[in-house]
Amino acid sequence: MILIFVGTAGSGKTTLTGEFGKYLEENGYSVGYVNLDTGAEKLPYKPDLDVREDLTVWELLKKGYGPNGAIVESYELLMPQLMDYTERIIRLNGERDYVLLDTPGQVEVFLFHEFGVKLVESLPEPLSVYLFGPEILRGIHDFCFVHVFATLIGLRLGTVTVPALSKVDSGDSVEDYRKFLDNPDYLTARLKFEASTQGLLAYNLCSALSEVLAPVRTLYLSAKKRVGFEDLETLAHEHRCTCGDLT
Ligand SMILES: Nc1nc2c(ncn2[C@@H]2O[C@H](COP(=O)(O)OP(=O)(O)OP(=O)(O)O)[C@@H](O)[C@H]2O)c(=O)[nH]1
Ligand SMILES: [Mg+2]
Repeated sequence: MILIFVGTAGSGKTTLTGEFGKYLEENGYSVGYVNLDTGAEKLPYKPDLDVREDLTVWELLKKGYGPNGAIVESYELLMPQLMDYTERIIRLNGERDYVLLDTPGQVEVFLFHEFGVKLVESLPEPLSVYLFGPEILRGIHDFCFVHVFATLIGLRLGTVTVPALSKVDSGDSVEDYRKFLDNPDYLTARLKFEASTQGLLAYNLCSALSEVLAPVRTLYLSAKKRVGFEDLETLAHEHRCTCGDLT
């Protein structure tokens, strides 16, 4: 069972890969770890496959690339290795109960570069987890945004994609988020009263939520406090059994 943690820089992908992996191992599962981030410094897990063995962003920075250029170029240069990585991940998946993929800090590199898209489309039924931190939930329209973004990730990568609020230990009460994230009808009703352009757009998008969006539930996770790990494990198990319907 392959789980891919995707999300914007600092959303908690690496910490979750390490902690959720540890949790699974403590519960008797065998776990494979894959680091796909050429810019990662320290990892809280021992990777079975690490793209940094072939290339790091730091080497390219020394050669004079700017930070963004170095990241993009690193995946360009790793393209010849893609088939080998894919085969190794598939082999690892055959040997272990779970394989956890930690993806690049910059989500756009993974979603827009051929490296990420081609890699994921060659893997057997992976489940993507889209991580977003509480800091992006500033207005009601943002609750619509995260659902739509999770759907776009699924569309781009061709995977079932679950939205997951990360770092739930660090902010407001999760219940305040749940009422918007778990209940599309409530969210739409509230958006109706938003006078802004964003509010109107979000209302139109979210009115169609139940028809357009994949039937998945939202996860509430804290890697630091191990919150929501059982839910993630259950969801992964359901995905393995049903391949898609995660209502
Ligand atoms: N409070 C809290 N902080 C967290 C949690 N998970 C990660 N963090 C912190 O968030 C920051 C980023 O965490 P990472 O795991 O490196 O996030 P990432 O998405 O891998 O980051 P990049 O690879 O740089 O994009 C670190 O300072 C972590 O300690 C969590 O569950 N709760
Ligand atoms: Mg990371």
